[in-house]
Amino acid sequence: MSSPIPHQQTIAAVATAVAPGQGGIAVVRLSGPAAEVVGRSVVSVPGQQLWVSHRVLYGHVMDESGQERIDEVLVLLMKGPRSFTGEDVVEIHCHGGLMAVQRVLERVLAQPLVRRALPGEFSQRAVLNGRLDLTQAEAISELVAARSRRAAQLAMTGVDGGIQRRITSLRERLLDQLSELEARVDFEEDLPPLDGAELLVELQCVRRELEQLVEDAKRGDVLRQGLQVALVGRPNVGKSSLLNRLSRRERAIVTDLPGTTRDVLESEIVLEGVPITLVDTAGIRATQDALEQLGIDRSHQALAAADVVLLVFDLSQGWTSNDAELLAQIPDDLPRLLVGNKADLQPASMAASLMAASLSNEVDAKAPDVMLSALTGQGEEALIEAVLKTCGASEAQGLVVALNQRQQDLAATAAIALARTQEAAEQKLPWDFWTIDLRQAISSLGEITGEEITEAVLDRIFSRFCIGK
Ligand SMILES: Nc1nc2c(ncn2[C@@H]2O[C@H](COP(=O)(O)OP(=O)(O)OP(=O)(O)O)[C@@H](O)[C@H]2O)c(=O)[nH]1
Ligand SMILES: [Mg+2]
Repeated sequence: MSSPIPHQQTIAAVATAVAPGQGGIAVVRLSGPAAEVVGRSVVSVPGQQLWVSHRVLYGHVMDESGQERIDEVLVLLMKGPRSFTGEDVVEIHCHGGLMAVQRVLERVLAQPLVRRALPGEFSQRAVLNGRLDLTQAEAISELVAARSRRAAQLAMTGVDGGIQRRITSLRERLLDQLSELEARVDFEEDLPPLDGAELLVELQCVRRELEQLVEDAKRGDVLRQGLQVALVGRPNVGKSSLLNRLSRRERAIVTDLPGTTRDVLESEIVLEGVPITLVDTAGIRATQDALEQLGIDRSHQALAAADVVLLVFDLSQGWTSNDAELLAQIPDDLPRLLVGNKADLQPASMAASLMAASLSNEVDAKAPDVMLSALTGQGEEALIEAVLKTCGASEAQGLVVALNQRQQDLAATAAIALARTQEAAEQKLPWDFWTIDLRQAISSLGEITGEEITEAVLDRIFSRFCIGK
């Protein structure tokens, strides 16, 4: 662990979520050389309690006159380096909600030597002080943002140092090869000849591992970012009913009147660990109603923004020319499923005759990918499975490590640089050419782990974190 880097300024922020009426307690966190002084000056602790590190004290945050109690609190002093940031940290555990915690924070910020923390600044200090690896800090942020159990599990691998270990070990293998190469560049005659083929095999082996990591990570993105699934279709086919069924609540209004839904409506659900935003839309049809038309315009926008489109149609009416028109409006590269709804109106054995009926409608018959009933729930499981499969989410289940976007880009850059060494070998270029690419690969991996990273890049990474992290 490196020795703490002295930061002149002491920073403070609310470290817990802030919402009116929510949260029994909230935490105001301070970090920096003045943390203890500030803690002592705003919190008055009765009796014989001592400001000892890693002990909980009880007291009150007092206003500047020392007369009025702002809140009743518990205070925790953690002297550096045994703290999250590696600096002196004081946590003031006050009451939650909006007002108490805001007043406590204001009181803290009114002290000399304290300023409001920037987004991610606590984590950034923790990394600079060697308390956390960069990948761990990023993983903590992802853990906090996780919207499903699986996403949280995956983030925990990063928190435990899983990403750091994987990348560090690949980087070390490259460093070994680089030192072999460099020795040859400098002292070619004094050393036994280098087996270029063997070296190349090792480099390409690392490259394949990196490519695999990037591929896995793309599958992990689904767990991290979730999916936007749009329900589109003609009026009255049962889009809102399906949304309600999948959300397990009466989120959308359902009636037998076509054109019921007038606005885009979202519902957050988790399917097999994948966070999904279901988007119900207004049924698309030609209409004179200005309000309905606005809703229909929004349906088109939702369709364009979706990761997967469920084109819902009514099995009892078969596949109609209007359904075909809608299908034609879905961009070619957008994964879609044709969902035949109202299967309950149709005895199972009728499925074939249904298709025949659609054929006779002079419309190109489309077999539904899934048949279900939003009313009875039959076929729901098959729908869920099909949705996850369509967007590759079912493959994300077995993942252990998943790089975030920044890490993916750098791993891909490293893999490309290693691919160039293959070309250098094929063209029988001198060792110098190999070392250029090898160094580039090593440096990209070092940027993932934080070993080779500039302050400016660090600032950019942490600025995406929330305040208080
Ligand atoms: N029998 C049967 N009726 C259904 C099913 N799904 C929906 N319905 C009925 O179909 C009618 C329309 O359902 P909605 O869910 O409002 O349809 P929608 O596609 O959202 O319609 P708009 O919002 O107007 O575009 C209602 O009377 C529902 O009860 C189903 O699976 N079986
Ligand atoms: Mg509706």
